[in-house]
Amino acid sequence: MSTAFPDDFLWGVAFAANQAEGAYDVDGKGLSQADVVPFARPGDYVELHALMSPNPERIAQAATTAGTADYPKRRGSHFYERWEEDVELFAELGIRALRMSIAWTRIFPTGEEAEPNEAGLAFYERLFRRLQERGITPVVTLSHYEMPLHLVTEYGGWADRRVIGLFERYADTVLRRYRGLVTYWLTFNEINTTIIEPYTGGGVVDDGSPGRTGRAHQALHHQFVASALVTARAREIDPSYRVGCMLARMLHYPATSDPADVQQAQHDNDMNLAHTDVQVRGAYPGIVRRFWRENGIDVVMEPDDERILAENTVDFLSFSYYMTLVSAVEPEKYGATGGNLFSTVKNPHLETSEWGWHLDPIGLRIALTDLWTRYQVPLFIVENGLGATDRVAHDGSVGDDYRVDYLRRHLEQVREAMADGVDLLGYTTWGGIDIVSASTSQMEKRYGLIHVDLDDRGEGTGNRTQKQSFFWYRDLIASGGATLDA
Ligand code: BGP
Repeated sequence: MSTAFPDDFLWGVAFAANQAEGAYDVDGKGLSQADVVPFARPGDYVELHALMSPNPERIAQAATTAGTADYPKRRGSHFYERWEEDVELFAELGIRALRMSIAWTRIFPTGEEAEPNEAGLAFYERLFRRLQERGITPVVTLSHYEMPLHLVTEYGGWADRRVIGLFERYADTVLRRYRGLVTYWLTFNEINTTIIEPYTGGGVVDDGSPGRTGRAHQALHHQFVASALVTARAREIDPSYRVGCMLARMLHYPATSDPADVQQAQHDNDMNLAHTDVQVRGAYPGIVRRFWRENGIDVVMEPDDERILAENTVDFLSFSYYMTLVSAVEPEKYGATGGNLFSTVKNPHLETSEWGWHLDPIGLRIALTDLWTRYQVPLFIVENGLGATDRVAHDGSVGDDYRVDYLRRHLEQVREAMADGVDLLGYTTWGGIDIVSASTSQMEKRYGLIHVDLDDRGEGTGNRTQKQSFFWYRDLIASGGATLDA
């Protein structure tokens, strides 16, 4: 059987600055919105959102609290200090791509400075030069849930149009600085999160006042405009740059063959894909305008906005895929289970992870086929992985055959989609190295192929240990995908 993975397939791993770097106040970095999110107890959807989205009082308290004790994303998994060791481990994996993000607050600590922070620029330049030396292509996310806290508290996050200009200045700075070192740029991580979790995605604080949903849609519009403007700027600065959008693909199945459930699933899928409609096709679909009308949402647009969106669509579509969801007209008739950032109707045909996320490899093939058929632009899987409570054996080894199984079964479906003609640039498994979870801020929800000796409270040596999945993925890459059937 042909491996179906092209020779230039971008095998890789992925993480985000706010979950990996730590060093939250080192070398001039400012406080980001992630630095004030406290440790979350694994709880239900509502509790999780309350913890993921701190209210003004919790933010004020955190902003005046030094240290990392209650704020796991202030320490991450120490990538900022151990990056050279980690890059050597990534090189040993044989990866060709490292999807990572730049922390805006390392470059402009409050977002408003007249000049960028050279220490921050220099850190990422050292990192990119070392990656280049190791034959690893960086895939760089400009905004991955880590905007300056100052813009959250003083502007109301992305709901304020002035943030577009501040983001453009940040993007312009790094796009110019890293010419020749970076090719692939992503503008906003999981841009649909701004609606699902407005604080995490758009810095829109839940202050209890009415109209937060409207502010979230306004924030999302500003991010779409900013993304389009930055896409245009990237092409001016370096024609070799390739800019992608990034969606949390929330693939929904109907609970039954009842046409009402099927239509509900179609609606839920189209509302998710509305985000890529804007960034790949260049315009809002009708169902979004209907949602605004029917929910009294008045998204304020400047006269040029729709032209900007139409004329500056992306080069490729990247997305995260973890699990699938279920749509039902009467969801209360069914059980519920967890999901990435929200819960869903339980699918009786699927097992779930420890965190209740449906395990659905075939869903990834369906998602790839849907996206390719709908958009006909190159795709890039920039997040896929399994969060699990890995155990370290007495001999120090970390056996994670369940993660090998998850990756194998999802990559088998990737191969099937590619055999059908889907143009896929690469696959960067989420985590690569154990990092702080985005939703629960836990270390114990581990995604890495490399174990990090830190617990939920940040206790431990921080030492790295290659897991069973590290060696499996290394051999898979070396074989160009052939060992998938081993
Ligand atoms: C996505 C985020 C990532 C990552 C992933 C896993 O939404 O883009 O940052 O964290 O989810 O989610 P979690 O870490 O909450 O398990």
